[in-house]
Amino acid sequence: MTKNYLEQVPVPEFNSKAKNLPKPLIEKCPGIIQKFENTYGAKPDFVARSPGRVNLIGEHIDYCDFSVLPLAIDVDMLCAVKVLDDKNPSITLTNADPNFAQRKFDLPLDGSYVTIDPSISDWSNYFKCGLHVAHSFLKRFAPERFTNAPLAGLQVFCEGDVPTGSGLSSSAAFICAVALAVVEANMGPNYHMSKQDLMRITVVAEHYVGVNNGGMDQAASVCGEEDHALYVEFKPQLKATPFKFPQLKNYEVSFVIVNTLVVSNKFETAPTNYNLRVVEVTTAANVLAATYGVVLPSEKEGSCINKGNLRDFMDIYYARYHNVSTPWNGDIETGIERLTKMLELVEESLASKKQGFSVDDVALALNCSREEFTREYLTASPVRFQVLKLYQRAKHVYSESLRVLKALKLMTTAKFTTDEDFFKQFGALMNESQASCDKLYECSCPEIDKICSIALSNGSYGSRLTGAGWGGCTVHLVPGGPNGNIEKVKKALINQFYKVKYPKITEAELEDAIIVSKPALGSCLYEL
Ligand code: NG1
Repeated sequence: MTKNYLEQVPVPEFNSKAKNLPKPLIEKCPGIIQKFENTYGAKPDFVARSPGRVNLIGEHIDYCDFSVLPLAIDVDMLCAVKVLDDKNPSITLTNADPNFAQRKFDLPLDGSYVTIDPSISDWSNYFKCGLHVAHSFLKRFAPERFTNAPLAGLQVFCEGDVPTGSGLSSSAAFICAVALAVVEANMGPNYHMSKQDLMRITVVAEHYVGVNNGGMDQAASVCGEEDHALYVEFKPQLKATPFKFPQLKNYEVSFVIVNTLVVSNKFETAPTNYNLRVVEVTTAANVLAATYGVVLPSEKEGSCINKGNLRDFMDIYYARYHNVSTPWNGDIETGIERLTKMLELVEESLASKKQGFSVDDVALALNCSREEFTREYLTASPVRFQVLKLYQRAKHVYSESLRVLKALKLMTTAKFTTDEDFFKQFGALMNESQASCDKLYECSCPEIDKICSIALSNGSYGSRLTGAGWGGCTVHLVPGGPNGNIEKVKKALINQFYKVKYPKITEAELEDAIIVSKPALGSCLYEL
């Protein structure tokens, strides 16, 4: 297990005199400061920034506590903030995007939390999620100041270029920037928040708007580092370890991000898509546990359905049947061995119901009543389904987690002979991931499939959806550098996908739809 170096690392802070000001701050801060001034009539005190991310491999496994391989990219969300000294504090929010109207709300004088109504879909709810987790952090960190007293009033101007609903984590970028801003505004410039704290508090933030997400997006957004991908682990503790791609002889390792322009609204589709998958994998873990006579932990911190998950099942199965006293600690070889075993158990115990489990089937397997199952698993957030596809979902989670370990092994042990061998091996894992997302997890869509097939025929070695899927973005492993295939892949996608599917698409829209981004810096602050 590698050391968690983030404990001591503060979120980077810059000012105009800083020598190595990161590119996103140089390019974007002057604009947002000017817009803040135009809106509120004075300069902000600081700008908080957090980026979007692309996930290279490891989809829909973070909420089962399995590790993932994302990287932060250079599209991001910025919040310019002025702290007000008001007796009756309030927060005013302005968004550079006119689709998001200005909002204003009061801060409770007794120091209680601002309420969030998850039944409405409003952009200010995402702000309130960041506000809530920051407030809760402040109450724990400095109870004497924040237990019975209100937070500071703020004027905020938000601007971002992470496409929304595209699987690049616009919501995590926003929430992480907000949480950082609220802590900075209330603690002042002499306090330096650690990356670990910001990551730890933001991973559960979207639960307050009813999305049962895992913590990948926030970890990547907070901890991103230039030229590094991140290996994000959730157990035994949350941590993000940066690593570089291997140096190849003739090519650069490049990832091209291609937007389907199909917007998947996570909030509205949650009952049949994201949240239903969380229910299916949680149910699968418990059916496996009942089948093999083990009991999963309940009351899990950060989980909406307090029922244990597929990683818990793996650990408890090994403790019971292999006399292993400690849970899996992330070691690659042990993980590969145990995940392979889990895939055998999934075949052995769930494959007989490939057509899916009805509520009655699950109740029987769990030895409980229909009502009990409904109450315990199906009421935390609304879901709609005919059957629960436990076999397919569990097989995806364990096989995808295995692919992440194989990808990490390939990168860290450099066991490849030529450049092409690296691209082929890493690409094959990405292609298997896409097949599993499509066939087993059913989170792909025709546009994703089409883009992947065009990219693969024109020089991509691995092509897959990234993020939750059902639309959004895809990611492609393409040899980069002067001898690479990036231009060929882009041209093919423009002619064979965008101009066919969206004949009226403009040059500017095309420009935004295909992103070739280097791994970027994570959350940071710019003090004026
Ligand atoms: P996107 O689609 O980028 O929001 C979502 C989840 C992640 C993860 C991926 C699937 C949220 C905020 N994020 O990402 O935690 O589960 O899907 O791998 O819901």
